[in-house]
Amino acid sequence: MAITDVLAASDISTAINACKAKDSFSPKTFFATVGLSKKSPPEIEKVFKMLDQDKSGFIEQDELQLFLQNFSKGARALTAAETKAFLVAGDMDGDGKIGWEEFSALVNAS
Ligand SMILES: [Ca+2]
Repeated sequence: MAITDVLAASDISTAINACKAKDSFSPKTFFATVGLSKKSPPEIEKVFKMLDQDKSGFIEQDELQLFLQNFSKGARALTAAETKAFLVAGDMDGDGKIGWEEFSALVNAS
């Protein structure tokens, strides 16, 4: 399973290039640009499972920080501010991590 099985490589490059500058990352812009917002729930779930690297069922803060590298190996880590903003945008129940339903809601709102 590769991220390019779900998303177009050209859309991934566009999305990664659009947030090259530190603190320019916005999850909603990224999900829209990368084409994830238009995907079906099973496809979105495949991506969620790739982002959940330790298979805990949640995307934790350390996984959020390295979020972009799931799309492109050479991509930068998110800054502390971006990671925190991403978490706040997705974490509706306030448990400090993003579950599947929260991820799906965030992607669909993008
Ligand atoms: Ca996890």
